[in-house]
Amino acid sequence: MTHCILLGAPLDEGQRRPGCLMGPAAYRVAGLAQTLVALNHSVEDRGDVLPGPAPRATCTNRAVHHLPEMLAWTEALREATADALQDGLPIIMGGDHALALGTVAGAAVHAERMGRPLFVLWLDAHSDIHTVESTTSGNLHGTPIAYALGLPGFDPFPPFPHPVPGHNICMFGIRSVDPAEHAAMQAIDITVNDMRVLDEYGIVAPLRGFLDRVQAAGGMLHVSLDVDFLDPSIAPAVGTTVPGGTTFREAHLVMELLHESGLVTSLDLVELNPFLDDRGRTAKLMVDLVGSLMGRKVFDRPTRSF
Ligand code: B3U
Ligand code: MN
Ligand code: MN
Repeated sequence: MTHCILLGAPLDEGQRRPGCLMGPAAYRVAGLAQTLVALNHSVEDRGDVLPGPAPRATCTNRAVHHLPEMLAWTEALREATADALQDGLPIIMGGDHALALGTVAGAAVHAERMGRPLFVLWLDAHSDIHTVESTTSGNLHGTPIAYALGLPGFDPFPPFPHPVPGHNICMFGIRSVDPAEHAAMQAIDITVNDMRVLDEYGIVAPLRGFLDRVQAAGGMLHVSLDVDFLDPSIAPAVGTTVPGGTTFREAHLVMELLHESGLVTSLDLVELNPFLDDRGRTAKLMVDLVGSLMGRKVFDRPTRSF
């Protein structure tokens, strides 16, 4: 049994399409807490995180928007995530992916306190490895990986608490990468399982390989699940749809393998835009995926399967 701590992060200024701020409400309506309770976990909903007043801040990249708001969210989410990690498994209900600027930082603070290395599993169509300097869209939801790596180009932000080495970060589902992101990834020892890798090898071997490394290092594991990891045909409620995403079955398998590993210590649910949803089906799918991550299965193994 796990003590699950729900944290709402109603922000949508990390990109330009309004709506993600309704995400936490949609997860509550779709029955996230009830799903966890039905799996015998205890649940504490700490409500929505409240950012402090936005500080004055500017940067040289004129494309960047909502920088002060993002600085305020980053600080509030770093503290809320680090606090929650002392008491249980934080599940951060977003909100766009800019929330991970704060949640991964909070996980890093906690991992350092525990004397354990932090690993990050990034389930996303995008690599989100822009810096504040390199982003051409100006959307800060495309930057959390670069921040977690401690890359230069984040002048307005506080230094990332304990940067995560590239070899502790693993991406799955990648199929949209900008040129500056491509260059950044070439220069770093980071595991990028793009859709080509998944097509060729399937999801099990690459994921087990990463989880074995987390296990061997005694690591903590932060999982960041972007709705666009999923194919838009099954998860339409997202601002940046990219065709060719993971299927229903692949996504559940990822979650089941994560459950079996017992390694996940914190979880982001990001980019759900309920305004774009089709009768709540994306919100419900995301809740079902959390159910698989937290132990829902058809049979307890072993059963006779062949
Ligand atoms: N890499 C592009 C697109 C993008 C990143 N994350 C999302 N879209 N969701 C950018 O704007 O940085
Ligand atoms: Mn993302
Ligand atoms: Mn994405």
